[in-house]
Amino acid sequence: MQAGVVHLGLGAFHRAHQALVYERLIAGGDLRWGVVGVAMRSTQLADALAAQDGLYSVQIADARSVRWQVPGALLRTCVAARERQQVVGAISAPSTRWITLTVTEKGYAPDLAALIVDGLAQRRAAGLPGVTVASCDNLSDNGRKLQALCLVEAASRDAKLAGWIESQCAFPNSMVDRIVPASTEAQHAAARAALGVEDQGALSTEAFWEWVIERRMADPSDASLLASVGVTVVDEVKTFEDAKLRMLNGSHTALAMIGAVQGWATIADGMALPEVRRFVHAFITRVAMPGLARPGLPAYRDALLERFANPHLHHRAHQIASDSSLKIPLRWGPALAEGLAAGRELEPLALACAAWMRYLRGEDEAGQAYAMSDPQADVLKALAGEHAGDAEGTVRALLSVASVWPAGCADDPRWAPRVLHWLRRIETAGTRAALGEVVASA
Ligand code: CS2
Repeated sequence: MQAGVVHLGLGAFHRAHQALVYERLIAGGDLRWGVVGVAMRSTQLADALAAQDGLYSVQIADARSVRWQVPGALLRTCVAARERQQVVGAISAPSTRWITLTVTEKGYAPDLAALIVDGLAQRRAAGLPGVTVASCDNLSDNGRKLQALCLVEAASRDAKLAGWIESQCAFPNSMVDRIVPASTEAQHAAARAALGVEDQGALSTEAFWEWVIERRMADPSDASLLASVGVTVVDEVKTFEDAKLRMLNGSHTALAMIGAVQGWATIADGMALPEVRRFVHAFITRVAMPGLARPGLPAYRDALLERFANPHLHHRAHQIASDSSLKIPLRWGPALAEGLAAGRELEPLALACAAWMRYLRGEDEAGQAYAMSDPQADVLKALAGEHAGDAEGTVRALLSVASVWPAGCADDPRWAPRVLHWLRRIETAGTRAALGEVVASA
């Protein structure tokens, strides 16, 4: 097998999603899709997987079936922060044809571009062909954003290099979807029980998966290859991207806030409560769906409700709540801006926003303290703390955080008072009661 793909961001998602797509291509006899898996910083997983020869188990389960798969696409691993030269070497290796990325929202920084451009510069110097560089993070226009970042970096070194990258490498937009909770000790135990092996990389996921990618590839013949194993290749990803970000990720972030405040262990636990299920239905239908163009939206929504309720997925609310200050502008921002402009009611979103404010206090409704993992956690927690006991002050201060909310939102008479209403209801009646009220409010 050849190392044809360098994947940056060796988290659970890649290993239970794209690695299985490459696995299908390999199983079909095309040996060019072996993966070099690059962890950006953490060494533990990369080393554990290396010790297992890149093998790990994936439990694929939903209400209809439970099965296990042990993919073999991962050829080797390395860590960018520890072995940068190995990553650059992998990007510039003659066998490499694709670079894929799942580095999370906060990964799109100049040091990422420097790493990729170092590798591409070596390819150019060696007279090798360009590659496809596919961002697979939950950002709108992800391919074009990554391309812009790389071109700025390249242009700061050499205009000819920037020109080569622009003409020889392709940066398709792409939407990926599969719910893959972070690996836990419980999943390791499940693998031990089902397979009789110690697996430090054991994962669990759902049967559903989707990868929609723009037809923009360095080697155009890859489009039909990917399509032959279930990838959707399209001219324009935006309608798919918007639907996924607003419907799935938008309601996921709302659930994460509400779940953290209510102290659920997992999203599926929350979905077992009737008012939560009704809330997700209302959030998706009333806030996320208006203005979206993906065909079959009601069916996509109904499938999402089932996916969130999948009891096999131990998806912690706190995992999804991480980095919310970066996720909210992408997941809620467009629906908020468009909804206000169109004069639409946005009550489920106003409640979700109030739940975010309540979440920032760092303590659930039973008085249990929790840690928040967010680059802005300290600032946001301090703001929430400063105005504790003053709902109006809290709403004003937190809606004024310019990196999270659109300008003018703190003074908007159609928005700020609604958030204040729901924050007061959460404080006086509790989140469960507030959910019941918002679903009845349409
Ligand atoms: C989740 C996503 O953690 C999160 O923020 O919303 O990882 C989600 O599970 C995936 O995008 C599903 O495709």
